[in-house]
Amino acid sequence: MTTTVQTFQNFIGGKWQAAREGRTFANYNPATGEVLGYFPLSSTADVDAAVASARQAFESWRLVPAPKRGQILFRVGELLSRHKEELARIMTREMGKVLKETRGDVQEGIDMAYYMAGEGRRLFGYTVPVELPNKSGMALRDPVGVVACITPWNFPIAIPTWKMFPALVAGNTIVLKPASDTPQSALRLVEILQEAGLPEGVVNLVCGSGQEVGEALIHHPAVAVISFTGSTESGRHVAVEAAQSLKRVSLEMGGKNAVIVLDDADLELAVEGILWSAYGTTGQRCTACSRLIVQRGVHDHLLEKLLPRIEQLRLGDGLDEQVDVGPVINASQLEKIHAYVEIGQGEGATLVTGGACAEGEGLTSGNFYRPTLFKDVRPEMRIAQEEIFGPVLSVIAVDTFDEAIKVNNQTPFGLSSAIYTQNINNAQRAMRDLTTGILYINSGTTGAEIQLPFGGTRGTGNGHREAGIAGLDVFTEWKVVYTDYSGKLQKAQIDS
Ligand code: UN1
Repeated sequence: MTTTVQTFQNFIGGKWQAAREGRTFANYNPATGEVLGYFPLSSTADVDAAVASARQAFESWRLVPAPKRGQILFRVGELLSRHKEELARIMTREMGKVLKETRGDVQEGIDMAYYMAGEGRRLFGYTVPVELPNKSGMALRDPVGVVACITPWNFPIAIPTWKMFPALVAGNTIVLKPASDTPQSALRLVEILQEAGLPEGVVNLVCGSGQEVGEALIHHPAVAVISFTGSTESGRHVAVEAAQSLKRVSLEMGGKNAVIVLDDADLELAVEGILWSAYGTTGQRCTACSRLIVQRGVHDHLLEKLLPRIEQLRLGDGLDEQVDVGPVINASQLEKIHAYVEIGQGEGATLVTGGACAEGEGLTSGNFYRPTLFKDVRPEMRIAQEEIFGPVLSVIAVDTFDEAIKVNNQTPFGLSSAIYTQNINNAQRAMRDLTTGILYINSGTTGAEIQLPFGGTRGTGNGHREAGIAGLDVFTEWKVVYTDYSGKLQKAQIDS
């Protein structure tokens, strides 16, 4: 029996359509190597059409009352809940992470839909007293226009929703370019948006490469905002290019997140948090823990507890509910991870476990890498400074809490940090002194919730935040309105 592989299309102006040049690319299951589908390999002409349709739809969408826009997002939340299992399975097949995690990914989208549905009845601006009589002043949120969302493969549903839902509730329209490794999840998400009643042209989807589709979006004069999540290298390129036309750019990039374990920590608890945040999602989260900063008093004891747990992690196809760790997304990531392992060995770190592709039943046709642990890592080593984005954890021993803080803060990134301590004074100091966008006390580095700002310091981003109310700032322009009802000319700063 031969099964035909489906060919998927772009979504532009409310219509599904092939790429204008007719080209396609294949997408593969990272656990099996099987072809999952063919997707449009789009060009500038497709981007032009999508932006034109978004630009046209903007004129009416911005006038739809925000509570109505919110209502559509509420329906999106309901539909995502109804299709949660189906979406999770599509996602596991194309991205690799285990089902309980892809269900969580969809759940983040559901949470964001309901949260932003509520924003439809808030979208708070503010009023303040003004200095002259019979005059008022207020600040309102206006939509910005066409928003290009360029999204990564590690959270194929959640991250597009973090960008699209606040943008939509605020009255913007969208062109979404999903990662080429996970287009089908995005496609299903867009189908659901359409089913929920989003008008034509409000959301458009264009599949294809960063070089063509991404580049065309960055340079398109009618794109007002670019919201990008991905590698630091690509993010920097987006910022540099978009600066030419003074586009607003929100960047969400790398992490080199650390769990700090102090001598007074609950070690059992720490082991659970470290395992989950270092090897969950096969280490492919920007919030993943890739450094373990341990005070010397508990260093050996912690590693004794951690090591067998790492070695017990079951690798395999994420569709199998018994599996803990799925494959790495693609062959080039696999090579990159292994190259870093060799770099670590070359730098003099001690490889404790892993450090090689995984072999065994069910693992030969996929991109599987063994959960890896290095010890004797010094803070300045490349494996302790650069984002690897895989299941590789580097242990750095420190003498004091002060040293732990210093080591935590001395990387090019500042997304997420965690500290295990039973001492409230240490926890308070960590809150004050760790330069990070997100801090967890007695929990691992992953697990941000959508109602609070998400993003980081230093090279992790460019000062913007996603999610929560802060997420609205990227997609709204402050407009200030003064009304003078005195019936005469009143001069501010002069007549006051
Ligand atoms: C990401 O890795 O890009 O906090 C997002 C977390 C998830 C989101 C991760 N809620 O780990």
